Amino acid sequence: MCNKTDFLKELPKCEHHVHLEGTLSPDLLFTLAKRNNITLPETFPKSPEACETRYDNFADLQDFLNHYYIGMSVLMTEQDFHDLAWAYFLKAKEDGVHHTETFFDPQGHAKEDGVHHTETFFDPQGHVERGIPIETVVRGFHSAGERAKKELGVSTKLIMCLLRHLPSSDGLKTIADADMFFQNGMIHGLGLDSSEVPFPPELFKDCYSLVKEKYPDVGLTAHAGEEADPSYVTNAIDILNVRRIDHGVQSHRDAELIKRLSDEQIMLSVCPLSNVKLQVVKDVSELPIRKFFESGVKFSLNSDDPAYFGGYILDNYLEVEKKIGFTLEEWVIIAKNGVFGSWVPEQRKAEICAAIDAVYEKFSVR
Ligand code: ES4
Ligand code: ZN
Repeated sequence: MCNKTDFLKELPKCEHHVHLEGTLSPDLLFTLAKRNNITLPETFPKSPEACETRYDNFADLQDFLNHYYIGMSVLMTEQDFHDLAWAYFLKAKEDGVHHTETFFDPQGHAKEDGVHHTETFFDPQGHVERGIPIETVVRGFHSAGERAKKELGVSTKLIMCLLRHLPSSDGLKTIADADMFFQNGMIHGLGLDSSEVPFPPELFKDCYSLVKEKYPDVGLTAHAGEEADPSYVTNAIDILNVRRIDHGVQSHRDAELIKRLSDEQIMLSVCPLSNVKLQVVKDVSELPIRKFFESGVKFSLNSDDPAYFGGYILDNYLEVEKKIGFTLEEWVIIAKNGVFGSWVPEQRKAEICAAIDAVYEKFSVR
């Protein structure tokens, strides 16, 4: 038997959907809470072990987000952000990642923390009086990215997400705060995340138009069709002008949309283990991944919030292999589609594709 596990580990991968704050392990969470003198809310699990148990039982996206926003409240200094991202880049390298485009949520670190805006959130006010400047967040993450390129050969990008449960006027302020980083390329993309329903993409038309006009080289993406219906995907494409969709797994319910994603080569960043942990599906076998592949819809496989969902990128690849299954040749196509959908120069794409071919050669002759 050709060792598929070794093949998938070595297969050069691109990751397009990982929230850096979602890579915060329970151990690091408690270490930083102590170091930074943060009192976690009464309702939060009391130990790393209790976290693991609670994280295994999220009811839905909102239930997860309630923990995620409290988790990120322990991050205070530039060094904290650097350490968090560096630990993820090390793990990504181990999993065979050659290129990663990483999300971060500056509004989740700001003083006007949006966690008070929806009723179901815990209310960490009084615990989260932090007000971390965006410069601290971006500089810490960016220096870790520079280090990853130099020491690990992994290329990295930062995508700033807006929290969709906050008003778009807050998004406009955050975009203004990030001006310098859009100009100098330290922020490479704009995304939209947090509670999906009832906050459809069209609410953020102004934010996306502004970024597209002012910084034409910045990539546009948005979470859509994770829990919400396919109209969220269509509207993200039509109204926000995104060229990539994060999740998008609900798209399979709209045949016209599937054809469009294929025709227009709009890549979906799919997160299989996340979809199981947040009860979008009961099992990875239920995801329309084979259908996407057969319909010509390009997708990448990603970890989303690996510290919360029990697996990094390789775990996601292995689960898809186990529950859906692709041949070596099909895996090569999937890996190259991920390269194609990456926001990197042609030269870098060619390098990663050559590395994919080399791994295929190595494993196909066995
Ligand atoms: C997220 Cl899985 C997911 N969906 C929406 N927003 C998010 N933020 C972090 N993880
Ligand atoms: Zn996500």
